[in-house]
Amino acid sequence: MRIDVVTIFPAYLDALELSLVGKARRDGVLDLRVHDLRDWAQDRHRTVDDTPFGGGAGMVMRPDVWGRALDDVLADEVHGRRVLLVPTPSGERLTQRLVEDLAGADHLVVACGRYEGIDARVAEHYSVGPSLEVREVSLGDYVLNGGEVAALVVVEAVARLLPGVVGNPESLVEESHATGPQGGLLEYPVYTKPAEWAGRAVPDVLLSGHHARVARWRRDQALERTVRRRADLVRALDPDGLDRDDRSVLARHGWFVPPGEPPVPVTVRAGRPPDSEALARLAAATFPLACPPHLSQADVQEFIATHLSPERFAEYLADPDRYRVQVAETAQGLVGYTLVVLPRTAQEAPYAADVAALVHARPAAELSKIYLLPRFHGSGVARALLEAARAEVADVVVDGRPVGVLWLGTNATNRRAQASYRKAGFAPVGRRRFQVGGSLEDDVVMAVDLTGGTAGHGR
Ligand code: JE8
Repeated sequence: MRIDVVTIFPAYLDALELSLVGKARRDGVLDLRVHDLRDWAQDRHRTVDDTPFGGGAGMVMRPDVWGRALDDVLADEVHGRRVLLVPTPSGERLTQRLVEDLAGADHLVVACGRYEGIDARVAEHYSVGPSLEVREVSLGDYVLNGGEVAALVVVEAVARLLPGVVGNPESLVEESHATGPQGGLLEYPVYTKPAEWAGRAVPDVLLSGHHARVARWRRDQALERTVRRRADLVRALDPDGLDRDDRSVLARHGWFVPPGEPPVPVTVRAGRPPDSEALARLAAATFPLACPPHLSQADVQEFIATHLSPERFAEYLADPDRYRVQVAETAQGLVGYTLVVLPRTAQEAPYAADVAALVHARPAAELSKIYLLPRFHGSGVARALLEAARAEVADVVVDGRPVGVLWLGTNATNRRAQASYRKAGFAPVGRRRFQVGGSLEDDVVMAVDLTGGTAGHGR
């Protein structure tokens, strides 16, 4: 590959004689030439700048000087794809994707501006015609004094992708921004000897020799770092590249993955009185989806009007001795909720006698189900809501005894719901009848022992 850099500070690029880039040049993999722009100036002061038209502070680099310089550099016939790169704070961001693209070119010319930049006609002029691509690029949102640092960055980033420059091609694969196994994630932390330094030990797993566990730990670390430092990268993750463990790491940090979508931040928090309108809307949208098909619209609507109105939610939210509401919220609004009904007495038993027996007179709270917008089914939000509901109930004391059981009723025909409650630790413990409008429905009652283990008879 051929790279030409044009600058008023050629010495700035002396560093490109060092290390891997220097070696690539000596090996002939990279033909890098650095030019002094002033060689194309025409007065005895070798002037390259002038005052800006329209007024204002500073100086602008003259297009005629740049034109002669670039025409000369481009006069060398280089076969293949040619790109003129113009570093500028107003350019497109230089990313690994762009670097990979540039590494596929045959000739790069980097035009390093200084002062207030290069007369805008230069980039326009060279954009015309098919023989040369012009890319105005920026390293990032901070102010430098000129384009030389960007030229260093481009040369180093591109050169290491050229065949034979980086000794071990595997080190190319594992990188943060590459489309490799850690694609789209920041790098995991690395350690070497000594195994203990300054009172700090290297994480045990890295000394275990257990390959799979090391790989998992590194993946967890990469995810955790990315979540903490780069929400933009998390939002861009491909859901197909995220396994169960990835999803649980993300969930611990408040990111959930709706099927087929990239991760979305979801906050699970206690419901507050101002949520009652939004909760009623959410309930009206989600309750019908949990109803069996034989239920009439009228019965469903009657239930919603009676139990899931804004007024009812306002009552629930105003009475924390009796009700606990948890909501799942995105930037777009509420996407799920749970309602827990606390017992008034330790003896207040759920519907059926066999359930009462199971409860052993421990206070039992009713999880009046988990409602979720369908988009978030299978995203892990239900699990997070359930965990929040459990935590909410954990320190509630009734008649001097802690709530020991969380139970729920779910329509006997809704196998999908039963399976997911089972997965969450609930076991079937009985049946009940449940009134929806004018229809008396069969519910399966399931329960979980909050003191550990399952409340039921197991499977
Ligand atoms: C530059 C630069 C990149 C980045 C690149 C080229 C040429 C108009 N401004 C010019 C006013 C303040 C000083 C600027 C100096 N300057 C800066 C960059 C860059 N690539 N990420 N930040 N800054 C030039 C002149």
